[in-house]
Amino acid sequence: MIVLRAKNVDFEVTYINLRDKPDWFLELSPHGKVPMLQVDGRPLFESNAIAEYLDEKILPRLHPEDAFQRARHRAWNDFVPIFASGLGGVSVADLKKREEALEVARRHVGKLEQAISDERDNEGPFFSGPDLCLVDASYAPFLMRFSMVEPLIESGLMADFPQVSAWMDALVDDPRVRDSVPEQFNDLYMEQMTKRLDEAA
Ligand SMILES: N[C@@H](CCC(=O)N[C@@H](CS)C(=O)NCC(=O)O)C(=O)O
Repeated sequence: MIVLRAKNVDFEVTYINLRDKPDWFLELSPHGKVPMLQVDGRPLFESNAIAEYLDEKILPRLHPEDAFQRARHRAWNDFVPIFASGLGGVSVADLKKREEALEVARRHVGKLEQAISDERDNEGPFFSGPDLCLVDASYAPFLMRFSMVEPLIESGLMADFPQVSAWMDALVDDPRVRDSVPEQFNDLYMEQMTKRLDEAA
């Protein structure tokens, strides 16, 4: 959704209840997961594959022009599941397990902190500069969720990582990221997280 918004194209969204997936969706999506993009009735799945396809088909280009840089951005996109599981671990850990989860997440966030320094010779605010790129689009959903839950858990995870912290703030403030979720998403997410944290306390 962030990539589609960044490219300013018309699209139609169908939200799927992941606890009760409709048959038409299960028939189209090989692993039954979202996101799935339908192009002229043909399904495309896996976030990275979808983003790469959209980037090849529709301007403006969000991947770097330089082949080496592009490959590095792809490599950082492959790191998303590891990074996201670290943030998720901190978000849902009960107090006893929080320190352990924080240690894991700090290692992952530290890698991104270093990556931003390595990729950028400017002030950003995005991963590689002033313009949103596919790496931004890949990490934004997870950073956005973490920025919502952090005031509840006060983990302090980002305290030692000023670059990632500023990156997270820029992504959360960006309308392409903010509007990538349905209107009621924030309230529902906070309700769900508050309940989960109460149960874990
Ligand atoms: N590697 C996939 C992961 C997609 C994924 O895990 N999607 C989750 C929601 S964020 C999902 O559909 N979960 C439902 C399920 O696993 O049944 C991608 O990047 O597209």
